[in-house]
Amino acid sequence: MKNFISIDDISDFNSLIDESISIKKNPFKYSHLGEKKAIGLIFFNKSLRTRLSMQKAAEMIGLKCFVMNFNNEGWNLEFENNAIMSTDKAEHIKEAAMVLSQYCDIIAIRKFPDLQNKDEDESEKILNSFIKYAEVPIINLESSIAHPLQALADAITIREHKKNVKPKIVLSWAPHPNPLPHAVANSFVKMVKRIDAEFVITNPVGYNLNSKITDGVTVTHDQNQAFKNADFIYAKNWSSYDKYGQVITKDKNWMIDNDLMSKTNDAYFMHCLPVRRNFVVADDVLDSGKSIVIKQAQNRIYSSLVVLKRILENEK
Ligand code: AN0
Ligand code: CP
Repeated sequence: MKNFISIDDISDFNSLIDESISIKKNPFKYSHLGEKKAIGLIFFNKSLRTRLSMQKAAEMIGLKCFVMNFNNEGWNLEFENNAIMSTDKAEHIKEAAMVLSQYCDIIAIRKFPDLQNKDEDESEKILNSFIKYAEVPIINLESSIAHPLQALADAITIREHKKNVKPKIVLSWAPHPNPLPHAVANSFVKMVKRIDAEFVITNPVGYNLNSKITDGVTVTHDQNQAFKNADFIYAKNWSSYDKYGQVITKDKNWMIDNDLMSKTNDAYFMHCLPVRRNFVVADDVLDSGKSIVIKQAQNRIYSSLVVLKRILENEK
C-alpha cells in the first residue's frame, strides 16, 4: 500500500480484516517496522479518536509521532500555482509538503469539507496537494468525502460481533443540530459493499447520499421498515447532498430510541462518535448492552496499525 486515502486503496479487503484481528492479539509484534522513522499527523479540524488512536498505533509499530494543529500553529497556506503571494498566505503548499517530507516518513492529514461548495469540497484540494507534492506516503484521517480508517474499524467491529454469515446492516440517518459531512457515511457504504451483508440505507427525503457511492444499495425513506430484522444499526447524521451542506430537517422521529431498536433482530447499535445524546440516539440505546460504540473506538487503534504496517512493509 502506498497511500491510504479511500477504502478503494485496499485490494484484499477481507484478508485485511483477518490481519487486523490477528494483529490485535499481538499488537507490538511489528514494532521493528517503524524503527528510526516518524509519522506527522496534520490536523485542520478537531479530533479525539483519530488523533490518539493513530498516535497509539504509531507507538505500537515503533514510529516517532509528531502532531500539529495546522490552523493554529502552521503558516496560512497558498494552493494556487503562479500565485503572487502578497496576502495573508505565508507559505505555499509545495514547500510545506516537501519540508514535512524531510521530517516525516509518513504524513497523515485531517481536513473536513467546508460544506459551502460541492465541487470545491470534492476536489479535496488539501489532501490532493499533499499527495502531489509530498515525497512520502499519505494517510487520510478524514477528508471531505472519506473516512476510511473509521470504516475499517467498523468492519473489524462487525466481524467480531456478527452471528450469521450474512448479517443485515442498516445505515440510518439520524438528526443533528449542525450540518455534518458525508465522509463517514460514504466510507461506511464503500466498506459494507466489500463484505458479505444484506445492506439497507434509510434517510429522510432530500438526504440521499451521492448516488455514485450508493449505486446498487437499497435506499428507503421508511426507517421502521428498514430496521426490521436488522442485526446492526449504524447511526450517522449527514447534511443534504442534493441541497449541498444544508440541514433540511431535524425530525425527532429519526432519533434512534428503544422503540425503533425493538423492530430489529436484537441489533447492535453502532456510531463513529462523537455522538450527541438524546438528539442522535437516546441514552437507553447508547447505554444498553447492545451498544458497541466503544469497541468501534478501540478498533480505531487496529485499523490504524494495520494500515501503518502495510505502508511500512511497502516502503522497505
Ligand atoms: C464529524 C463528521 O460527522 O464527519 C466527525 C466524525 C468522526 N462529526 C462532527 O463534526 C460531530
Ligand atoms: N470517529 C472519529 O473520527 O472521531 P474523532 O473526530 O474524535 O477523531
